[in-house]
Amino acid sequence: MNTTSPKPVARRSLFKAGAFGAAAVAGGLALSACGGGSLAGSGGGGGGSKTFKLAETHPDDYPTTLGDKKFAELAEKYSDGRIKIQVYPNAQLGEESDAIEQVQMGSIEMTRISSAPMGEFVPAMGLFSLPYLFDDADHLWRFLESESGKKLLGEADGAGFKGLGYFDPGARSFYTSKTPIKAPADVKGLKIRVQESQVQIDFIKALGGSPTPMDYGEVYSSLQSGLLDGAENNEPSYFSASHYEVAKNYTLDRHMRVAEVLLINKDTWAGLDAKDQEALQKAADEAAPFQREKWDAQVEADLEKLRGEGVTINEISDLAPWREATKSVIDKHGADLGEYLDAVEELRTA
Ligand code: GTR
Repeated sequence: MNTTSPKPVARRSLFKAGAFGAAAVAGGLALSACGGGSLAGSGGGGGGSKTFKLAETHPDDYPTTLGDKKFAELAEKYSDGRIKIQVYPNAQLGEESDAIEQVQMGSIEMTRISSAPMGEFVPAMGLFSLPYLFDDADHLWRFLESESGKKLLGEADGAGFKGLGYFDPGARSFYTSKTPIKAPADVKGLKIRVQESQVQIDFIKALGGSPTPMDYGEVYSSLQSGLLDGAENNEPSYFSASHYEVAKNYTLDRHMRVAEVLLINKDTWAGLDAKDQEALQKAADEAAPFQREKWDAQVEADLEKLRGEGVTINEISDLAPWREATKSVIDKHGADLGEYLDAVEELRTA
C-alpha cells in the first residue's frame, strides 16, 4: 500500500493564466512522467490482486456513482477477483479539479469526472461544453459511440490518462435565485457559476453575464450568500446538491451535454497485463448502458420532486435566439475541433 499523500501540483489554471493550448498538454505530460510512474496505492503489483481508488463527486445513490459501482463489481468479476475498485463518493478524495490532478499523478488511480474540467488537460474535451450542440441524448450517444467519440476519448492518453468510457451527463440548464431566466437577455449582468472551462466562461460572457468558475461544493453557499445569482446543471445535480433550495427558478434550455468520463491513470493502466486490461474495459463498456438507464429514471423522478418543492420550471421551446446569441463560442472554440464537429453534424439525424 502506498502511503504517500498526494503531491501538490502547481495547477495550470486557465482562471489564473488564461488559456488552453499546447502548453497545457505538455504540462500534463511532464506531471505524469514525474508522478505517475508507480502503481500507487495498488496494493502490490505483479500477479497479485490490486485495489484501486475511484474518486466520485456525487452522493452514494446518484446515477454516476451507481455506474461506478457497477463498473467496480464487473471489474472484480471479469478479473476473477484480481482487481478491486473502491468507490469514494461525495468528493471524499477532493473536488474534481483536485481529483483529476491526483489521477494524473497516480496518487488516485481512477475517477469519474466531467469532461469540462478535463478540458483543462485534454483541450478537445471542450467539445462537450459547446452550447446547444447536441439535439438530444440520442444524438450525444450516437457521437459517443462513434469512431470519433472513441478517438476523442483516446486523446486523454496525451495527458497521462486512459479513458475507459463515457457515462450519460444529461443536459445542463440555468437556475437562478431571484429573476427567472426566460430569454437570452435575462442572463445579462447575472453572476453565474460555471465549471472550470474556458468554453463555459465564454458562453456566459456571450450572453452578457458574469461567469464565475468555482468548485461544485461551494455553489450552494455562494447562491445562499448572494455571491452568485445563479448556476447551471442537470436535474439530478440541481436536486441532489440541494441547489433548488437557494435558487428556485429552473430554466430548461438544456444548453450543454457535458459527457461524463471514466478515467484511469495511464501508468496504472500500462502496468496491467492484457487480461486485466480486457476485464476493465469490458466492465466499463457494460457499466455505461446500466448508468444510462439509471440516469433517465433519475431525471424523471427529480423533476417530479422539484415540482413538489415549489421550483418554478420554465421550458424553452425555441432555441434559435439562444443559438444566435452564443454563436461566437462555437466559432472561437470549434475552430480546432473540425473533425469532431463534422461527426456531430453527420450524426445529427439518425
Ligand atoms: C455535474 C457533474 C459533476 C460536476 C458538476 C459540476 O453535472 O456530474 O461531475 O462536474 O456537474 O457542475 O461541477
